[in-house]
Amino acid sequence: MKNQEIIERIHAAKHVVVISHVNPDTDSLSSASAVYTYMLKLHKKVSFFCASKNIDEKLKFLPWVEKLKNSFPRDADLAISLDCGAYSRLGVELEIDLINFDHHQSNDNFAKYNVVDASAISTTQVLFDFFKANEIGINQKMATALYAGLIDDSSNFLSHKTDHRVFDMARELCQLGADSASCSIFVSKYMSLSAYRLKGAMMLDMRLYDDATISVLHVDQKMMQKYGAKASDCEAALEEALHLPTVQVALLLRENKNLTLKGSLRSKGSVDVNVIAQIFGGGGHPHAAGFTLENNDLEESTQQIIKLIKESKQ
Ligand SMILES: [Mn+2]
Repeated sequence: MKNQEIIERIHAAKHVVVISHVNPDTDSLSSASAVYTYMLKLHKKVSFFCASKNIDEKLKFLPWVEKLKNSFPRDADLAISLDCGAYSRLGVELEIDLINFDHHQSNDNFAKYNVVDASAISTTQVLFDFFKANEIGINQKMATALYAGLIDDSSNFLSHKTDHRVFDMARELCQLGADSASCSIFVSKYMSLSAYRLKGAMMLDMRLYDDATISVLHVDQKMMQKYGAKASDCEAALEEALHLPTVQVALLLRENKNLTLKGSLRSKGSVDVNVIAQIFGGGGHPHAAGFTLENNDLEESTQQIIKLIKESKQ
């Protein structure tokens, strides 16, 4: 699809700010990195914004991540958000025009300009299609960034959503000079000692419910401190909890410092976890979604969510 209006708006801008969502993941930072390079190719003044201060060490290999700032540039006249499934994910209130590139099913087209494709496996795939449809050249830096988001959101091509479109994109990006080796090292294989140890503890404590079709993982602040772990360190265990043959849905509840709970859900069956996350004001995709609870009662919250999962199985 050609996006003439959006291209013209970009060309008219004087200072563009690219936005990664709060607690940015690989797809969000990679997408923003690719758009940052695109803006430089257009000789635009460009800023890279993320409301969160702590950026995962492993993602610092991505082009332009060193330019990240958590203060919003006052004189920017156009913003481009990447991989933000909801407006609240931007972490900032905007008074300027916004272009929203995303692939979350929960995205409600919150911007003036929206390029949202829920059939895309990653936001970098939405961008890849956008660049190609509008004959925007993809250089080596852009190719590396687009590839990074592709392998992370496709779980290294293991996701059930991996199809010929994913492999075609990977092949083309490699042809364009994507540094796939660095992506493998930093996106796929990088694990800190804290993350390994936390994963071990989480797996030991994992509980199974409803004939072992639901697995539940808990992480409280005490555990986080014991292993010196970060929020993103919890993800490996959640993904792998789904590998158990009987498990259809995996739930992770992680206590935040402000005594709220961050919930993450994964599904490999018919349960649409996006629907469950939306009940709590969150969202995502049918097979991966997240939400926040305004309490830190792990037991009660677990029972409440298990009930919802059981109901949606029927
Ligand atoms: Mn994504």
